[in-house]
Amino acid sequence: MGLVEEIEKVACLPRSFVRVISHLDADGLSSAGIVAAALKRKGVKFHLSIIKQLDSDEIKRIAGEPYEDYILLDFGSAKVEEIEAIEKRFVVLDHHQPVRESENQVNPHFFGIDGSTEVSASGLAYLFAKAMDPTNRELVHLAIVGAIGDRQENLGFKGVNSQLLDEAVAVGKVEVTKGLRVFGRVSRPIHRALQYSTDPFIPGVSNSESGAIQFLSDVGITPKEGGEWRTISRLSEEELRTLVSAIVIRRSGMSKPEDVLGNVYKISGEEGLLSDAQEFATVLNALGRSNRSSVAIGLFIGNKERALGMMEEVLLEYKKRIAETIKIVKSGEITRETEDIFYIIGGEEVDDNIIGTVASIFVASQDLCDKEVVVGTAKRGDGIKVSCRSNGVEIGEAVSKVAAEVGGEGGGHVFAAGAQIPSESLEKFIELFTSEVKRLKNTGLTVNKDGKTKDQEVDRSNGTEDIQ
Ligand SMILES: [Mn+2]
Repeated sequence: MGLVEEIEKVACLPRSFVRVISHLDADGLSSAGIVAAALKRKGVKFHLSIIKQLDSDEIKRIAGEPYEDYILLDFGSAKVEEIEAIEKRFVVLDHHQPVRESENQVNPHFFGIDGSTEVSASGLAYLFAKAMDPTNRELVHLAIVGAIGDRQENLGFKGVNSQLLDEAVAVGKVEVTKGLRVFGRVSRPIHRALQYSTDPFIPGVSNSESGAIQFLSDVGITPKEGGEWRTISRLSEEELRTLVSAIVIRRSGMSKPEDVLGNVYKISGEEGLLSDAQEFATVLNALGRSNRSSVAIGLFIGNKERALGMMEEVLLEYKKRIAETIKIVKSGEITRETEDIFYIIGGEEVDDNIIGTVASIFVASQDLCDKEVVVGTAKRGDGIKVSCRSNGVEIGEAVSKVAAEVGGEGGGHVFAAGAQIPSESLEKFIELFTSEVKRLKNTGLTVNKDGKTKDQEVDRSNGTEDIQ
């Protein structure tokens, strides 16, 4: 049986009332939106919850719920042992590394498909919805949004994702064009989008606000129109061409100066932020991190007008929270610096949901911090959440290694990685990570300023940068 047949099998199970539980990030929210829309269309009643993680406590809670029929999205595979111990029916659609097979657990890894790059939970949820009713093909764009949210787009899609994209284009839900591959084409003022672009790196512009403003003025692009900041999405075709060639010229001398274009996934029938798949994913992340998942679900199956209004409010509040946190960090009261690393010791003062975003901002802004590596920490549950961002040193493996050494767990990408560690391990983590980064710098394992390693294409980690 192939992946699609397996999904068809679980999609056809008889159900009358379903408990759907999904993950809080963009992929989890898109998955939830797809499945909820499909159940609604079919007239199946359901109760949906979005949670941060499926841990043992959560599973205990589930065991005590008065429901019999569950669909778990974007998690479950790591916990099949505990789930199986409960006498209920669980359908699991997950793309994370599974521990072993289990009834009604669909995971691409069992079919030789790489769940970290070739399909997301949203892709699985879409195939599930389509198997329930072919009319659900109109939800296909959400499979693309979820995959981008999980950073599965890297100059295009692979495997199942690329088939889903073909389908999305064929039914007219997504249009693919070439554009400047920087983050924030719809949401950020042009100079900010350029300032925060570290891949592609633009000498004199990346990490420099004044450099970015000067660059635009040199190129002859007015940053404001009618008193409002313009965005890249608002540039005329000619202006965009001018901007692209100016960036390529500025990058001459780098290994691939022309490597500034990428795919832009435009979603038809949507306006503003939701018209760009990457920005859509970022909005979902922001809603999740603001504990306003209900607004995201409202976008999919509720009163859309109302949800859009609330979305604007939540995003504004989210930006405010980030700005306030930046202020606290700038005061120097919760920071510590080593030769290479800028540490933010957030404790309870900084929200663990935005510490990663704040670390990203500090690593990308020379005026805020001149270190190559920024580590943000904040209290999460009984432990500490750690978010590490780098501008050149390949820290990904070091984060996992050091986290494991202090009794925690880490993972992520080459320049953006995170960990959860026990509270009492913070000082030990700082000590070990500081020396690990020093060692990496001394062995010269750093990258060219265009964000690529010398011999390896790295994850561009621009899936869902953060709104600010
Ligand atoms: Mn996922």
